Amino acid sequence: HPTIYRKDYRVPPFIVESISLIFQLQDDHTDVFATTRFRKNPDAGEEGDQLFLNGEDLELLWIRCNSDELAANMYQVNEKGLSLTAPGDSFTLEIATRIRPDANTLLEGLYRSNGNYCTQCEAEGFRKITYYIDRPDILAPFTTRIEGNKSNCPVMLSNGNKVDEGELEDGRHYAVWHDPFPKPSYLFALVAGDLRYIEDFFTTKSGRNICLRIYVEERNITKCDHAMLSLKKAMRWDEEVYGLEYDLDIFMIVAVDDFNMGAMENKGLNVFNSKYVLALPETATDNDYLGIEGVVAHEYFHNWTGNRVTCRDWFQLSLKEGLTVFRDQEFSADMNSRPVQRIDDVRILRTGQFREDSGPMAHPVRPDSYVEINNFYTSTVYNKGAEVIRMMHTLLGAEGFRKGMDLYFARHDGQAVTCDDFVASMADANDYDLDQFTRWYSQSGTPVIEVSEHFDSEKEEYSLNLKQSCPPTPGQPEKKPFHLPVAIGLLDQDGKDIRITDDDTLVLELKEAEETFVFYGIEQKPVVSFLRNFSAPVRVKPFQSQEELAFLMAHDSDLYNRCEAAFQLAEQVIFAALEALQAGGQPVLDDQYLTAVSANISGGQNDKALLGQALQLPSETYLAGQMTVIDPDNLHAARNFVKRELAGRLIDKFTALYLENDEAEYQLTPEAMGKRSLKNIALDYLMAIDAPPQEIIDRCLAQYETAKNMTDVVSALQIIANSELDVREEILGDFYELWRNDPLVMDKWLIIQATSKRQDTLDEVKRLMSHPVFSMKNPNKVRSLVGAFCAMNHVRFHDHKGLGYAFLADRIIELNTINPQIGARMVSPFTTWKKYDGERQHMMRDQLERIVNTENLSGDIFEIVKKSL
Ligand code: B3K
Ligand code: ZN
Repeated sequence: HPTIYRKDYRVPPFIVESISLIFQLQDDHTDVFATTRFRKNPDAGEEGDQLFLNGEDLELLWIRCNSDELAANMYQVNEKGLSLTAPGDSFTLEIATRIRPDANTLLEGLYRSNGNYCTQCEAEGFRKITYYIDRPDILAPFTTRIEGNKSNCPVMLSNGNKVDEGELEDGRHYAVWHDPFPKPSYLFALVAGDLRYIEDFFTTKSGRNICLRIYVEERNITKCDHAMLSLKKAMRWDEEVYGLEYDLDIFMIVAVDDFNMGAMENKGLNVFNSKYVLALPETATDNDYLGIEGVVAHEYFHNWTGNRVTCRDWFQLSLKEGLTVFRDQEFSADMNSRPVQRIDDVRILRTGQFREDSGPMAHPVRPDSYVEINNFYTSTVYNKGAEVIRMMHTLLGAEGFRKGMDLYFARHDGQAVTCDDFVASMADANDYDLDQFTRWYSQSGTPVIEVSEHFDSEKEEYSLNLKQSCPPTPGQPEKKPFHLPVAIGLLDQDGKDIRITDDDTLVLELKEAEETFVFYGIEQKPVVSFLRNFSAPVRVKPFQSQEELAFLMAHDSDLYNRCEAAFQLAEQVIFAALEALQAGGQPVLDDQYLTAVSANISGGQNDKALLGQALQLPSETYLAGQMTVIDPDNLHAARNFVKRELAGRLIDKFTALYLENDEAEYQLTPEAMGKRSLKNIALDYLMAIDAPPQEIIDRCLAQYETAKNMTDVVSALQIIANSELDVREEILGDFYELWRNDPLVMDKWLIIQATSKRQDTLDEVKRLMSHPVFSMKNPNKVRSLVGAFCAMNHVRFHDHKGLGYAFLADRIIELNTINPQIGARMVSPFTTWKKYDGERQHMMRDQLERIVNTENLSGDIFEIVKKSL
């Protein structure tokens, strides 16, 4: 498994002027005829006349050059591709290949999902369809003709606009699509099958009428309205915020059940995991609704940030992904509650990305090398990448950022470019020096900030001393200082912002390893609200007392930081309980903490979702990431202790919260969702009480029985699945009978059982592996059962007997032959093995070794396991 290096990038010796494809879909195979016009690349210099075309798992039928069939001695084929000597500066190749979509379990290239054909080409799937220069800096217009049976393929789609269609013999027909925008092969898509659609229209700001369609299987046709509404909102938002208009006459979304990730931004023809399209109140939770809105927007936004301007090479992946995640986060913040959106985004970053950055897979936002590019669709590239964009937005301001975006499109529309090109546009448009800032792209690891405060009452001076450092990461023992925007506010004794600038929040720019910032005319010692809105992706060493945190929780004008204070307080309290347990003692709940939480509940916060967030305790997975030696059992016990104590001592408050926020009518507004989330958090606390009063149990059971929306049903079901109630089995069985034909609801049923904290969960998971709804071939099912147990059930996965570890290793070995891309994702819980006690380390390492010694191990799994060992 060779390593690919960024420094080895060379401009391609040949470029493609156009490609035209014919797909003949047959029952047990598909024949692909590709006609490609090549030309020597004038930018390549004297690179020689050898042309290499990528191609994998293809059966080559024949190849013609400028209309003449090539004899077998005119070209060479191996398992990576085809090479030949170019006959001149400009020539045409016609290549016929045969592929087998039915046998394709990798879900990359052309495959079938519930009988329907679909493709996934990013990053390197096009080479599983035909021989081609399969790299993102080769841009060409595509014409695609599809031929299939009218009976099983009444619908046949590809990128661009449909330019022709008609009848063929033997009950077959054809459709021809043309995409005039030159694009890289990773954006190619084909869909064919028995699909229905809903249709709507959007008028762009310049008055063009765009046809919008969502294609699904017939049984799902009633579940597409929310995705359509989200699409129209996204189209409007991109016009209003960035002046970006859609460019083709039609925009299509297709939902399929078998998909390796969330969705794919193919030009004009987005293909989605059905999880991010289908929703009805009875079947989808509020989080599902928000997820659909965010992912539909994300893929739509790629039309400009990704498709019109694409990546030069895959090391630049964050050019499109970091930027597009930032754009979808901002869109969702505008559609819903901005602080709640920020809290969610930061939680994802701190749980997933910080963990990645502190382990063996740590890599820069723009990686320097990889074995398998699919392993680099990571939280670092996506979520930290988005934070890097956000920091530029913070430093330049909204207007300056927009100027930079305008320049970026003016310079690079239709090109394949680098992260440096993006930063240069931002810097040039604003005449702002971002040289040091680019270290965010090249250095991996999470910086740590140490804060010390000094107040001189005589001089009325308050000063903040900031030190930054960054722990070593693989291949990077030493780091240079980052250019960091640190947003702060100073609160006076009444909790009001002291005006330290014309705004309440001031953005300090930390550039050195250590700097001191002094504020004059400060009469009394202020309370600092540090790193407002999480203005940089760093860890801050705790430096504030419980009193100060409680004060910020009650008064901070930055709503994000109010919540942040609540999390820090909770973290301190949980770790105090953990220490007590580890010392063999009895933990006690700090009264001050209880008072702060209680005050928070009665504080009259009218953003209910925000209050809900503040009340939620940090997850065990997140807390584990904060520990030097992880102790899963005591961590679980400590967190449970805090939850149980809070619930027991604030039982009246939580009961009131539940009742106040229990609405008779179901609505999908941000306010209504906020109330539902708060109500369900209250219920979760109440049911955590030791032997909860019968009245509470009855309320929980009644909610399960009578609720008409999935948010309320699933919240109750999850609590019940976690409990020792006698009715547990019966209720899980009842839910199954009701929803057995809905795969997305069955995913929830599996997740709920896999994340139950009961002792016997692993046995239950093993039983569910042979349940008819489960399949190792469907990524959603694998994620819902195997992924949920191993990555979201910390205490049970890390059971001291090591049975969870053996279970996961077995699944990874099984996935190696079915779908290695998903298999590689599943390795993640093992990568932090060095952070556990000696015995657990030993058991996890044994399993990693067992995996690495598997015969024919894929590059995907090999890379992550090898780097972990
Ligand atoms: N660009 C795709 C991800 C492709 C993953 C390939 N292994 C979805 C997205 O980020 O929008
Ligand atoms: Zn994306």
